[in-house]
Amino acid sequence: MGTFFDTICAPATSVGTGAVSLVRISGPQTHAAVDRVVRFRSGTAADAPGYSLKFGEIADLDEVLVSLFRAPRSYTGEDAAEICCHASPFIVSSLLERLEEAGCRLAEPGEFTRRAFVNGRMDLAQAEAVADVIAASSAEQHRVAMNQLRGGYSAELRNLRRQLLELTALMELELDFSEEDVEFADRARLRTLLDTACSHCRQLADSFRLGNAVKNGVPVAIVGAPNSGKSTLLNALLRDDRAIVSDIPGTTRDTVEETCVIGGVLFRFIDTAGIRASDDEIERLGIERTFRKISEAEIVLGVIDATDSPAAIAEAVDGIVGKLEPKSQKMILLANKMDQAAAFHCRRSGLPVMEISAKTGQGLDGLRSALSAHAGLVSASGTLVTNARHAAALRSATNALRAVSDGLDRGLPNDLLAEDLRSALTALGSITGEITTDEVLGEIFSKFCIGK
Ligand SMILES: Nc1nc2c(ncn2[C@@H]2O[C@H](COP(=O)(O)OP(=O)(O)OP(=O)(O)O)[C@@H](O)[C@H]2O)c(=O)[nH]1
Ligand SMILES: [Mg+2]
Repeated sequence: MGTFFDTICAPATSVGTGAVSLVRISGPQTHAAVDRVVRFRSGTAADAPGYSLKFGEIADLDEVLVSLFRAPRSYTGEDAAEICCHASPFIVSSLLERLEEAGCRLAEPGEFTRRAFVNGRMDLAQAEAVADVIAASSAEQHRVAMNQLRGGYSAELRNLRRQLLELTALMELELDFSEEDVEFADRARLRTLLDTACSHCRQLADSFRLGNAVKNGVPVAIVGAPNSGKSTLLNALLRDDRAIVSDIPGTTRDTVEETCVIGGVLFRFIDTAGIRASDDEIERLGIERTFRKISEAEIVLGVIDATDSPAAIAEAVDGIVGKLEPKSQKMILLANKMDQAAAFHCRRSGLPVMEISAKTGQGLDGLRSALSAHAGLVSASGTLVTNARHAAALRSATNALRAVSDGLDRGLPNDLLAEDLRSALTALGSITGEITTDEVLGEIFSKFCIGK
């Protein structure tokens, strides 16, 4: 059955931490290699049925528990084993050496998961989700990655592909009879199928904006005038001394980014250089960067020094608001340093203002709730595309389908339309790996860790 002739091994747990370590082995020689390295109390790995757990000894090294799997019922679909030993880097490296002497070779990054894909245990989107599940650090990231790993997302794509295949079949049916000048396919039906598929495809492609926010953190830019307390706020939100704080205006010059989970959602906070006219070359570059970060942010926190004069406050607010994309970005104005200001007045109406003190922590719980409430809307939606490769494929499928739709409007011959349809099918197939190349696979799996 197996596609691969060699047997691979690698540590599946990070070396040097924890009480136990796991070494993974997969391939046709697995059981023979295990029997050469481990002496079991009774029986051998070769004789053991799949899903058995055996206790044994590695001479002069360790006592281990070995889980044994038989093809095709294993992660990779091959004969496989997991040796559970004590988590000493010395034990793990000695064990790997002995496995190599017994005929195994060290696995490349992602090679176990790559084998699982090639052996049909999971499709490409699911294989990619393995890395996402492991990396998930918030409930929302975990939910999206698990849905992809369990195949929910793949099923949706397969469904979409089936609709397109049906479309192609309808068109080709017409092609076969085109000599006789008969229109078999019902154009209205073609149109309905096409519109449904196209809008579904676009919806998935569009979900990447949010999906990316979930995976890499909802980007929140902290902006405002120099000395307004942006870095102090960043540190308070992170509960960590991440950025340098000082009473010298222009302290932060480069952007400082850090992630943090609030209410189960991952946020990526971006502290920026204070906005002001400056002659300093480096500071000007920092301010340019600030403007770029504002445009990438989902949420913008505009920090205002409430102890400033009303004129300075109005100027600061205008400086921030002018840079916003009001339709897609949420802006929260923060009147900071309220521990020292008597009251806060801002002449600009219509913008939500929260009174806080980054220094004492006053009002920060309210800010946290406002942030997670906004992000909560983000997470309510169904399938989210979190992978840039998938988003690109979905966009190209959407464009191809639009071309089919245009062609249909202009009465183009079916063979031309069918070509665009095929390219949409190819794009969708590349996500789940029905259509793929070694190069793409190499690119994807090389980003995995060894042992995955
Ligand atoms: N009283 C009071 N002081 C604050 C508060 N927040 C910040 N500060 C002080 O304001 C000064 C500037 O704070 P930073 O956090 O460095 O300000 P910034 O906006 O990052 O400044 P730049 O990086 O120069 O743009 C420091 O002396 C802080 O201790 C606050 O809520 N209350
Ligand atoms: Mg700063």
